[in-house]
Amino acid sequence: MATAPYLLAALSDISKNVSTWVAEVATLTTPDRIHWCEGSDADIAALRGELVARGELRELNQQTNPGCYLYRSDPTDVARVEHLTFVCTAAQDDAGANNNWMAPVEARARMRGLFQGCMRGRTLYVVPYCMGPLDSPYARCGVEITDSAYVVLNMAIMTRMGRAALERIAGDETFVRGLHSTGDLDPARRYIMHYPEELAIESFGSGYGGNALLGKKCHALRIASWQARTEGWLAEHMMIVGLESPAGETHYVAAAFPSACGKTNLAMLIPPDSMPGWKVYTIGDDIAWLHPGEDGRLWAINPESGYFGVAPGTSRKTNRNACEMIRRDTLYTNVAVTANNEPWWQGCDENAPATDWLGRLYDPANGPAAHPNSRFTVSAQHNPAYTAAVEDPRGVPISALIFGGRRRELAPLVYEARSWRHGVLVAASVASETTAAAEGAVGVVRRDPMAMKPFCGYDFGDYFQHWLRIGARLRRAPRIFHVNWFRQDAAGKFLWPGYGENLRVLAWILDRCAGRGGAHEGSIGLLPRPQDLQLAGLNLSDAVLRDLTEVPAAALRAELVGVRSYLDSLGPRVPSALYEELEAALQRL
Ligand code: GTP
Ligand code: SPV
Ligand code: MN
Repeated sequence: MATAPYLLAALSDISKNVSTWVAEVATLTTPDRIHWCEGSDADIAALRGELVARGELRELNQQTNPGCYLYRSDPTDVARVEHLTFVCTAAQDDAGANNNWMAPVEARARMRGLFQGCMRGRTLYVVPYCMGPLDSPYARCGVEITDSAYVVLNMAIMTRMGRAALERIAGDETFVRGLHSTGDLDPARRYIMHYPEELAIESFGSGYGGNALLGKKCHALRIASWQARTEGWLAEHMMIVGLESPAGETHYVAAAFPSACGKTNLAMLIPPDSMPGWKVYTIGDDIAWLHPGEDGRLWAINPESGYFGVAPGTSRKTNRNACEMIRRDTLYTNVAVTANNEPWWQGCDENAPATDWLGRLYDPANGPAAHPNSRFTVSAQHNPAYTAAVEDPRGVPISALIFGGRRRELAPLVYEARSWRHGVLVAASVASETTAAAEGAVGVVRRDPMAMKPFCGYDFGDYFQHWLRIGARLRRAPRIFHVNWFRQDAAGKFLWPGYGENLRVLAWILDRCAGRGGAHEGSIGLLPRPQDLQLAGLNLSDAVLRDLTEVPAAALRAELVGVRSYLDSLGPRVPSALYEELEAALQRL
């Protein structure tokens, strides 16, 4: 039913709880204006226009890239800040050794001091949003209050934002309260606080990505993982993809890789020419909410509605669909620009940069032209592999769960866990080289269980226990796999071509799920033999294939011993079942 705009209720009248909270925050932060975000195209276009007029957003070449804009963040604010991210639970043990902790009273007091008067001269934006399809029982809502118009533009793409979300909130008056201010962008006055027991988030001093788009990592992972534990589901750092085989069978798989380790690219992969007949449907590229269904299977929704994707490495060769997708209506952050005012990044193999991400004339002596964590924000509906299944309120059934990391050495191309319990150990053992997605050193191997090290809102021991419990409830549990696209030779060259060719590994995984794929028992798990993988058209030498699929026993033993001391470091709540699996794995060697 179409409603004339003058008949619509004022946004501030729709939910009493939201209005009351906005008034409280306005008293604390003293903005000059309050803007309730309707979420309409006109509302967003007006906001974008203001940013362009103020010089905060740059219009890119509208002939070649219609609807595309560039935002340059503060040079000291370019990635998530894990050391400034806290989980503030009443009991410290509930946050676990895996999180920074602060007592809620102390955190609230500290943040109050920072937020006091911080919006003077600014506009306070009220951003109601829904994570997940508006009509899904699994969707959850929040309201982000922010003083950053750039954050609003991102939230409008990444979430179902605006009036409809606010109306859903008014239904039961519950929502996650996210308060955000860029403050003065001083890294010394920057905190990302989570209060899972109060369904609240406070973020100050950053305007970038996961620090500031509170629906994403703060809500959909840290707060949601806490809720999921009490309600019997899982909130995971996973992409979701549908694969239709040449025989016409469609299966969905979900994969957890740490930040900047290949989720977006796997979610929208393009089948190689030598595998005709395969079709790929993207459900999500970063976050999955997984629910045990009445049929005993695990069902997944993507709580987001857009992608905040890594720009570097995206090219027609690696990901043609992504190039198509980000040609129009895309908000770029910290990429470089060509002489023709088109966006540019490392590995895009087109043109050359004229100005770098800081807006300086490009000079290779200053480092890479685009920031390594430069990103694009774009609606999921622009993905050529978009499917209406994304909007299914029940989600999609998951046949396989895949874990992986970025590892030069050791981890083979693919193996299958022996059981759900072994799979939970495999997932808990994930290690990966750090990337530019978070501040700090890049390329250092660290443990990142389930790719959730920076995102689990509670104690990892409790989290592993929760995973075991979920598995016990599933009559038709997905099989669990581990992959690694990033093995390198001595010269630093990737051994596996990756990207679209990863379908060869997914095809084996689906064969295993259908009970027809062959495998041999290795000490690490079940591995494909050369004849089990579709390798036609690849030109992979036997030696490389062996390097990709063999794990020396001594290295595996050292790895398992490392896993044991890692589990020890997580404290007393790690389930004994995982230690038993670990001892069994050592025995097998
Ligand atoms: P977040 O958004 O940070 O959670 O990252 P993500 O997991 O979605 O990673 P993404 O797909 O954006 O990939 C990150 C980087 O890895 C990009 O530079 C990609 O080009 C590169 N990459 C992705 N898949 C592959 C692969 O199969 N092989 C190789 N060598 N590189 C890959
Ligand atoms: C990640 O770091 O895993 C991301 C980007 O997906 S951010 O939104 O900054 O968390
Ligand atoms: Mn991510």
